[in-house]
Amino acid sequence: MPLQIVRNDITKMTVDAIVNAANSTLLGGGGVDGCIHRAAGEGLLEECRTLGGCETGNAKITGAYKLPCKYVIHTVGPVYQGGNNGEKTLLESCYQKSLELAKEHNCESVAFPLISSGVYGYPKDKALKVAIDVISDFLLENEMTVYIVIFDKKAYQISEKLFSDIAEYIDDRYVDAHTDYRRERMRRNAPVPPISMVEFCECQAPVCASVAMPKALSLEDAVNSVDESFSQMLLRKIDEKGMTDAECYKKANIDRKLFSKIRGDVYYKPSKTTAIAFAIALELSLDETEDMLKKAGFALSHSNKFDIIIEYFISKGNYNIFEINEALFAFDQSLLGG
Ligand code: AR6
Repeated sequence: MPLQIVRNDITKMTVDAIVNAANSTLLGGGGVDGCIHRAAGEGLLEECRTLGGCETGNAKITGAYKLPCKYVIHTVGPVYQGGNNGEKTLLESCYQKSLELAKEHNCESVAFPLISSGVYGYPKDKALKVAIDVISDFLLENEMTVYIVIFDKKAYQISEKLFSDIAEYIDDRYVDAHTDYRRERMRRNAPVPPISMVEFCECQAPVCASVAMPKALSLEDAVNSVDESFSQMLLRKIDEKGMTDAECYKKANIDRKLFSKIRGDVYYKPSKTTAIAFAIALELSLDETEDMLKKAGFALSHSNKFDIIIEYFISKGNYNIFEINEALFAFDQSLLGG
């Protein structure tokens, strides 16, 4: 998955480069800067002393010493002063310059903390949006795996309005689905499992992919009359939408290698998150998304928060996979892509 949001301590990330939210002296400090220097050891500070500091919005690279990565990219975020002092442009520049440095050093994977969102006071939801926008633009032109590392889930925020809209949308549908199910079982006098079991048995179970066959068909005929496969439908839709393969897999947050695999295997069986990622990239309607999912043996249901969040975004016509992933992360759900 080219862009991932993960919860971790950035010093534990086994990637080619991690990014440090430093100050302009580059001589260490608190927050993530302190964690990185402590984990890397004295050698890092010694190398930083030779760099002559760094301007806000710029980035410099060093070795990683005792850290499990190869490089540390030090960037200096802006101090937030209300938002009208060029903070956004400077923060964008931090991500841009860091990504360029990583590319120059042939890094295939990079992990970022949410720069400026701690001591420097940049509101976390806005800081996250800047990070996602710059990184996703970069990934449209470059092959790299980029992680946004969230240290403390409590500190993670998407915009309050989006969060409450989605929460309300889930509430309306999720509760209904469960209420109907329980009511129906009670009507039939069947035992009603506790809510957690209802979730378990109804949520992720793939829908049976079998096709209703006319009785007269022999097994051989039946097998030969299978419908268009997931991979065939995907490639057809890409053509119909006038997209290139690369446009599609990048918009789907899908790794190029995985896409090649799907392209080369008519019967490829994707995961649900991969199948939905393609539906999002192709900007399919809800019905078309259901069709595409069926090809992979899945369905969307109201017994599952993940599915309802997907439905929310499709019904709003918002096909920005990175925004969807932001929301999924906020609700502790799996992210789209592959
Ligand atoms: N891993 C990942 N993220 C972390 C970690 C960690 N180990 N520790 C903190 N964060 P901050 P800034 C998150 O304050 O706002 C330093 O003193 C944290 O939750 O580290 O750019 C420098 O020397 C927050 O979301 O950086 C500068 O003087 C994010 O990292 C100043 O702070 C950034 O918080 C830079 O301030």
